[in-house]
Amino acid sequence: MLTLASYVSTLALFGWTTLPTPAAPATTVAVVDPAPISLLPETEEERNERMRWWRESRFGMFIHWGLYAIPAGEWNGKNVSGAGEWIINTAQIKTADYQPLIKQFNPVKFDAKRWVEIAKNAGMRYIVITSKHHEGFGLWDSALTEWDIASTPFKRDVLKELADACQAEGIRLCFYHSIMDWTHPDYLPRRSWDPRPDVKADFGRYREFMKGQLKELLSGTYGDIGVLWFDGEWESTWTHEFGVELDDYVRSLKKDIIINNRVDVGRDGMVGFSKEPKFRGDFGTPEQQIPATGAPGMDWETCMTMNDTWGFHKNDHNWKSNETLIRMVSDIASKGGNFLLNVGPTAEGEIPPQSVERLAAIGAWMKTNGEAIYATDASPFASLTWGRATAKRVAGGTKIFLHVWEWPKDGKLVVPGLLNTVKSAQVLGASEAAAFESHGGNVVVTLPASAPDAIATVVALEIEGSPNIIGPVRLKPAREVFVNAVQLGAEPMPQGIVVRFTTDGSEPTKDSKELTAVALRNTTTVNARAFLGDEPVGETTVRTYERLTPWSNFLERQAENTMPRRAIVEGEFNSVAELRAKLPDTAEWPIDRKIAFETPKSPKDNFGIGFRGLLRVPYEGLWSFRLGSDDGSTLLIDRKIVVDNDGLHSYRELEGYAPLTRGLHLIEVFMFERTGQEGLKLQWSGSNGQWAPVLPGDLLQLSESKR
Ligand code: H79
Repeated sequence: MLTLASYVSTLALFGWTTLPTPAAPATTVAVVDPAPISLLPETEEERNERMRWWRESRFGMFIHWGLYAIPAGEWNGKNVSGAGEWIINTAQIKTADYQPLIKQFNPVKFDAKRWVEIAKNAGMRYIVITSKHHEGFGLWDSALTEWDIASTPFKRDVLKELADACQAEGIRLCFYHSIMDWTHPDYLPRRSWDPRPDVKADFGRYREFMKGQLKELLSGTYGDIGVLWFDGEWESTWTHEFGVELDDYVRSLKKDIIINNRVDVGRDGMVGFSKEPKFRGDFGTPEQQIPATGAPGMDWETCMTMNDTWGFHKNDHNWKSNETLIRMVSDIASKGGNFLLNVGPTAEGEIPPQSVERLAAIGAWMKTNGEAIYATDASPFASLTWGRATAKRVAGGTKIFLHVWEWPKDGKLVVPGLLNTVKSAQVLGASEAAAFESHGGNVVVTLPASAPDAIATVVALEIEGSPNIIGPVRLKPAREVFVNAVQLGAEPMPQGIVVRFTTDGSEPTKDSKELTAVALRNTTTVNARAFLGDEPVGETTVRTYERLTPWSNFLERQAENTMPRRAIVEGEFNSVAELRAKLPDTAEWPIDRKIAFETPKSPKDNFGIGFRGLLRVPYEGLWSFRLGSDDGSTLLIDRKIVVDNDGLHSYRELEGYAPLTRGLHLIEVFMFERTGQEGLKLQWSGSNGQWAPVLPGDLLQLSESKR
């Protein structure tokens, strides 16, 4: 371990003047305004105005660039899988061992104009670049630290050059700025392997430093910054109060700036949306995923890598195809979100050729089809079998953009359930209009025999008024399994629409039976369709309802070792399998008559727990179970997995079901905790649909079993 003295001298060698002497904070505090101005509440119109450019842009470039581009995913000659910009963490690099990289950073091929041109040609409207990532290194010349671009042999202010190039091309520049900072002397908590003493670290001072840096970035030197994209907010030192303060501070510097939700602590893991409205942030940030159904009324942006890493990784060759990426552009727009697609430039300063090629392909598509992306609204259709849709209000009506991913074999594109009068149909990029006709509730567009663009061809359909669409029939219950019998129904449809169905596999016709309340007793495939008078509307819904045989009463087969038992083991588990390997035999678990399916008071972190007992099921039926945990957990009934909530994640609830006879059933719950606040939760519900916690009284107790 380094002594403090040798540590300081190591730092001095690399010109790190803000470290770790007490002199540093004086500089940082001086540039910061004493108290942020509290913002007046914003009206809906003001917010819409502030968000407008961003909502209309739909597509932006994320740039992850820093010193980590030099190791590029290798440390001490070894590949560090999954680690580009995370290499300090993954390879457990000490700050002192990382600092020398600053003297090597000399990206002589960096050309801001070229980067901006690549983004612009891809159809991207904004750029979000890492002013500072978790490594703490700044891409601009900050007066508050030497840990920035000015201390490299390169010296040039990368952000300034980008700002000028963006300005010239009409691209909005934005900054990603990490709250978490693995090298700053005042940031806490320290990485466990970093020997720098933390006794003098002052997180308050770190926050002032961060504000000072943000003030530099928003001073105007870098133009009219569009977004501040925070990250690394999940560590224990960052709180809701700090988030509010930082959000207010940034808005006091630049009233109309847009700030992502990672400024505060409400984010629901990689899903990216904030759990409650009290949390700050203008938009949700799903990371490496696209929300299944979008989020009506909310602003969000999916950020995504083209391979598997954000910062350049020389061994990561897992590139997504052009098809995947272009369909992501289409899919995200159809769900009403933005797409922030990442590039990780090399240490020489170039965007990797694999990225450039893909961006060029997206750009070619956008050139023809950009109208279907920019300034559009989410799809008016609940679902489309052949692709996606977006919409845009135009004078006297609406333009619906049909993004056709699967070309119709007979060239007839069925637009299901669209009742509006159609004014025109046009394949984007084609010179002639397409023919169309309305059949009852469907519009059918006649298309060329083969797809002009096999990835996604867009058909613009101009209609009168705003979309009037009859969605597909939604059958009730949503869960397609039952025990004994189930009452089948349909979600309400607009007036004048009748739902008809068959159970023999045939297409419903105007003569098929009307679906009101129907009892199913055997496994049945239901075909259901909406009718407007005699005309079918929309697509046919096909669902198979499966009758399950309930799992039999457990006690009849096995009575030994059935008392409620519980065992706790300490350890850093990553999965339930790892935990189960470390738990003793069930017979050795302590009997616990007051067993509660919840996290024990201690230990607090890094442990696993197993529960086991006989659950008393009061009546036969389909039982639903809801299991919540942070981190992983699994529920088994009669030794079958019912809810699999395994893996390292933030608090998450999942549901499962089990068909159970009346009587006793073996119940086992495993959960492990690395670090986290929210504990285990187990609920169940029977045919009445009411959720209740599984309580000690629901389990067979010792005294009863002896009877
Ligand atoms: O900058 C890129 C990455 O370096 C950074 N975000 C993108 C935009 C990032 N990638 N992965 N991570 C951060 C991993 C963080 C994972 C977790 Fe968590 C932090 C798991 C547990 C704590 C996310 C936040 C899930 C729960 C809280």
